Amino acid sequence: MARPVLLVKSGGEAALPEWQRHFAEAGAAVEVRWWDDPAVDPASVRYVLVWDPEPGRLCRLPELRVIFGSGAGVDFITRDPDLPRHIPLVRMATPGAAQRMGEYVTWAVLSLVKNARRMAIAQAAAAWDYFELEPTAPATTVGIMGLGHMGATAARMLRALGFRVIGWSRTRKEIEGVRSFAGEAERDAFLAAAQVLVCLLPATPETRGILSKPLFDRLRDGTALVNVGRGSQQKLDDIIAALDARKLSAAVLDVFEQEPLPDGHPAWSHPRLTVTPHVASLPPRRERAAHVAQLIAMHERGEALPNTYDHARGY
Ligand code: NDP
Ligand code: OXD
Repeated sequence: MARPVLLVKSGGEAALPEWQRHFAEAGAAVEVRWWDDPAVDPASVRYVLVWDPEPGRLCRLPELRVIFGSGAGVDFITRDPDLPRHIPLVRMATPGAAQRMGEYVTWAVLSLVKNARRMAIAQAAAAWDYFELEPTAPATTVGIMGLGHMGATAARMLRALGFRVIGWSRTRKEIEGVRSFAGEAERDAFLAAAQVLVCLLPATPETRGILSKPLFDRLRDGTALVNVGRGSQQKLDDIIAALDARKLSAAVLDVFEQEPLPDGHPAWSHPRLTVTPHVASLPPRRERAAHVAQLIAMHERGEALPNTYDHARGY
């Protein structure tokens, strides 16, 4: 009997042989084919692994059972107005993804506290720019917006380094050593306490443009910012204005409304802004294929899948 097809649209067609190899190594009982392969009968497709499928394509796969997002954020999938909402949509929430995000956030927070951008600029100019590195972790409060799969791991790693850590989420959390603030009612108190603000929120209508002047006005002067959520959550002009006004001391941004960030954008050269190219946390294909293979086996056994997108909540 022909094996069900898993269509892949992640990493470009050139990545297909690698995906096929990793799925075979993981023992997945599927035939792995490229998204645009004209020889694939749409009725044979049971699974897809996708990052940004063209709107209107998924609803034309009549036997589709599960949509696997190839990233943790699935906003590039849910923007499809014809998305078949009855089919489970699974986020790539692997332990390795959370570990990588925790490491990135830890690096970003330390680089802000230690003023790494200033040191990099001085080195590029061969300048011996001596300054005192005063703040320490125990004297610094890191506020994490979003205490989900990624945010909770980042919070624990920062705690382990001695940072004071607080978090803001829709519902209250119990994470050892981390003070939890919940909902709109506690947002301003959370913002006023943070000295480094980290955004790990999902892209939803509520979080769109959240990192902008009205929110910055609630922060202490000189708060530092890390955004690893989504570019749609930030107004880049407001961030640059807040940096120039010293409302924000410095920022590390991994995500942008327009990716790649356009040539010549002032964010590239701002002396207190570090730009990284959406690299905070993407597990290697081998790890993602093994995870999806495991979930396919679970699905075939009739088991419920973890980390499914909730259409009512919007994440
Ligand atoms: P989760 O769904 O596990 O966690 C989301 C968190 O945000 C939850 O704590 C949730 O609260 C909170 N939240 C959602 N909406 C609101 C709101 N309106 N107000 C307050 N809190 C809110 O997601 P992940 O941790 O897996 O990922 C988070 C995001 O990180 C992804 O959606 C993606 O955009 C981004 N990401 C970026 C990557 C990168 O490389 N830059 C890589 C991976 C992810 P509650 O717990 O109460 O529901
Ligand atoms: C993301 C990812 O969601 O890379 O940004 O996983």
